[in-house]
Amino acid sequence: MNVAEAVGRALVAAGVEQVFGVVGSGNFHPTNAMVAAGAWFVAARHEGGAATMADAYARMSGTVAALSVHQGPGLTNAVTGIAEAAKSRTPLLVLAAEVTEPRSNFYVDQDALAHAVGAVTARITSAEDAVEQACAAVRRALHERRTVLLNLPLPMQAVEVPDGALAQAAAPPERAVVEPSAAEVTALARLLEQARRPVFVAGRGARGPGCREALDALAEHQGALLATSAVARGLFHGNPWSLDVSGGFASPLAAELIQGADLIVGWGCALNMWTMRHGRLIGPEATVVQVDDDASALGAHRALDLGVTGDVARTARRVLDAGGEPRQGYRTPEVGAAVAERVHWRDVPYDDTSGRDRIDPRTLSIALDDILPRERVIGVDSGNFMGHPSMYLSVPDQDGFCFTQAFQSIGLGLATTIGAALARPDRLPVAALGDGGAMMGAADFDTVRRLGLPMLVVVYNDDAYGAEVHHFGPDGHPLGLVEFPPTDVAAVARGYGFEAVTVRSRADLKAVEDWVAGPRSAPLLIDAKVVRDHGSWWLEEAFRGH
Ligand SMILES: Cc1ncc(C[n+]2csc(CCOP(=O)(O)OP(=O)(O)O)c2C)c(N)n1
Ligand SMILES: [Mg+2]
Repeated sequence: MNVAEAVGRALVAAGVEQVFGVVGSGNFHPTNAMVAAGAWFVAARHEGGAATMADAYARMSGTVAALSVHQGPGLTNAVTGIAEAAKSRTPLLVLAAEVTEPRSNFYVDQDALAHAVGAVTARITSAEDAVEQACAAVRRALHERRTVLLNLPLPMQAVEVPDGALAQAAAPPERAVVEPSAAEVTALARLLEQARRPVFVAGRGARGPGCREALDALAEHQGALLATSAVARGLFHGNPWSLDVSGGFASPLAAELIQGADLIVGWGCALNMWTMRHGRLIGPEATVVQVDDDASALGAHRALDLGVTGDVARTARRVLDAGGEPRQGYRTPEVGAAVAERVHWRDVPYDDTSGRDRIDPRTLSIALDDILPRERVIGVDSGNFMGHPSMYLSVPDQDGFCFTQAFQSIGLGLATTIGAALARPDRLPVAALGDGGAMMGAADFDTVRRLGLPMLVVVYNDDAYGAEVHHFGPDGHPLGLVEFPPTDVAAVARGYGFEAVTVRSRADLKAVEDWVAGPRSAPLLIDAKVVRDHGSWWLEEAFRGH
């Protein structure tokens, strides 16, 4: 057995079941070896898409996923997606072939490239160590929650490994659970006892198994209201004391209640400028606590009154065990009634700006929320439109919403939804894109159709880079660089084998109702011509920080 085959097989033995990529000569053999060992390979049409599919798959499945790329340009094409995964601390294994000869056309400094975007690197350096080096890379991705570039030099690939080398390949043990110290548990329990209006804000670190149950129980006992950051959206779905998302996406009532808190506890949540509206969601008198199993995350974005180093579920259970009488806290009948009535954006009255040719994006989103089955998994791209699907489409739990926005790149939304759809095949996948992001990621429309995914793609089409239009327009700047003649995205999608419908009014959505009721044998794209007069509320908020 040669190194290429041994590395591919070792990665699968170490727990990689799902691989995305674009195959060229350099990664042909190791990728085939992964497939032979039982992994499922998805061929994307662009490495940028493949990277984000793998990222989204890892997030929504809770497993380590892999990306396989050709040396040089295969890797550079994937760099934006790798940056997103690295910033999000997604456990991702990037297997890249590598040329070692600097005069080769394919040569780039692959380590430097990966380091520049926050990934860590490893390399296969000998036939004797190849299997252990491959397993170590997976171990690091999982245990340190890192995106790991594993370089596989071309000259190494054909070298024979020692007999029996694969026998040492094994899946790494589970990541150790970080136990909070008794002193920190007591300190948090005391702060909760003193609080009259506690709010829990759960983030990415609270998406794991057991976290919702533990936080539900503690919040119930202490009378806390519940919110999430955008990446943990859906975590408290169905809890009557859930405020949905904290931050720029928060509804007026949610923002008011969070601002009124006298204690805010970030659970696996950095309480950063997005989640806390540049700090304005934290009242002047509020006590701020952060719980994270990574001590270096504590206080990174915000001054804390208490930092607790511990696993989210474990810490919540320990604090509950610390006792104390159950308390009403923030859960008064008045607050309960207000939350039930108007915490969701859907329940906030608005003036419908739909005209003859264009539909109000809120009206579109609310109608889709009514039409689509509840069991859905939603991926969103970036842009002015993004708050609408993010806040008007409900999701069943934290695995129903995939938010790849740590790098704020446009063009990742379609690939995000493909990865999420494969992780949750039981749910209707919904990709919410702007026209700019849709055209940027369009190559992988082919992947949706080829995989037979019953996906709904909604394009909020304002024929512009709306984010720029709304940012610069009010000051009278010329907008010719960021506006486009009408793009018939429906026709583009049909070319890829989608069914497609152009939507200008609520009535046009009948085609979507029919598709939902039918066999969904082809994916459907909605080219929604949306009203373009107004910037969205969350965008105004976002630009305040720049
Ligand atoms: C890769 C990348 N290029 C450029 C930008 C800057 N940018 C942010 S939003 C945006 C416009 C997106 O347009 P569209 O997808 O149509 O959404 P809209 O803002 O119109 O709702 C651009 C170009 C970015 N964030 N990422
Ligand atoms: Mg647009």
